[in-house]
Amino acid sequence: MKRRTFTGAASALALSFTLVTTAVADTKKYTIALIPGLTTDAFYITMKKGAQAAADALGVDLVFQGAPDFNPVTQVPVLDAVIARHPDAILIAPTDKVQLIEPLKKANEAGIPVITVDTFIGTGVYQTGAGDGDFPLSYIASDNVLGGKMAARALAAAIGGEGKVYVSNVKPGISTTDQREQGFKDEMKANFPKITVLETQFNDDDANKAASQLQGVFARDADLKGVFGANLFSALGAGNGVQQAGQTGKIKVVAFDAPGSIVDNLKTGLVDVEIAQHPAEIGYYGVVSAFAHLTGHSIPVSIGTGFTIMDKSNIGDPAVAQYIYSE
Ligand code: T6T
Repeated sequence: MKRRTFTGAASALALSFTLVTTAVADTKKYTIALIPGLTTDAFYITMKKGAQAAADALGVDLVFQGAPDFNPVTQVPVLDAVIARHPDAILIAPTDKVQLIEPLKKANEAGIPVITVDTFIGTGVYQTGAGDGDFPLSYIASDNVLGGKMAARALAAAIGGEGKVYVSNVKPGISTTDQREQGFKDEMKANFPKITVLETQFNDDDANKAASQLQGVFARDADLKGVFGANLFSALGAGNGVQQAGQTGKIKVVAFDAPGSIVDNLKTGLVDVEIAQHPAEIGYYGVVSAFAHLTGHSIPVSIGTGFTIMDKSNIGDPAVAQYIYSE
């Protein structure tokens, strides 16, 4: 089973072809900074690879600089340091919808174009003249509400359409994971009346915490049927918790993101379905869009990238496995 969605990617692709020609003609060497949510996450490592591929094709210098954890407190000083170096453009995955608005305004006021990748600030609808955080030029990401809905459908199917489930999530205020949880709950409410969604457990992007929370929920609700891990560490931790509780295959796990460990976890039945994002596409189109803007081209205000749904039946297919993240 494999599904991919594209919005705006086709026009972005056409743009990238004309840009390679522009790059040859343009003598200025641009520096584009990519600030990830955190540096050690396979999702952002894969995004960097895509960004580097576009940078190489366009003759751009890519600077990858980030914090060791997913936290505005550590991301803002990195952003300040990047602004001080005055790159030609900044691509950033803001770690909070609200807390990164003011720090990013400084980049905008310094004349550095800002594009957000993966996560957004404000409402994520940019260049409308409305709201405080609409100044970034573009938002390039997965459709996270849709991703949450896909997770709900997959978990509902895995548990036979009834029973108790919960969302293992990072923390409120992150655009991506907030939207996944929203999509998940909306879909459950609309189409699965026999499923009860228990209170969300927030783990601060700590897989160990997510694992002990799974055991805590199971201790309170022994009839727990399933869990949706809303990002890589939430899913990894929830899966570990299920295993530690001796419930592999009994408590179903639907996971967002696709680290290398996914292959074993799908094969052993610890995880039922994995929704892989396409972070390399996000990085690639981030650099292409920034370069297009810098060389006088207009760019789409949003670019949606795809998903690949992975399960036991298709994970051996190289066309699917290519979307497993780089470590
Ligand atoms: O799920 C991704 C990313 O989309 C999200 O914004 C934060 O968590 C990840 O990086 C996975 O750990």
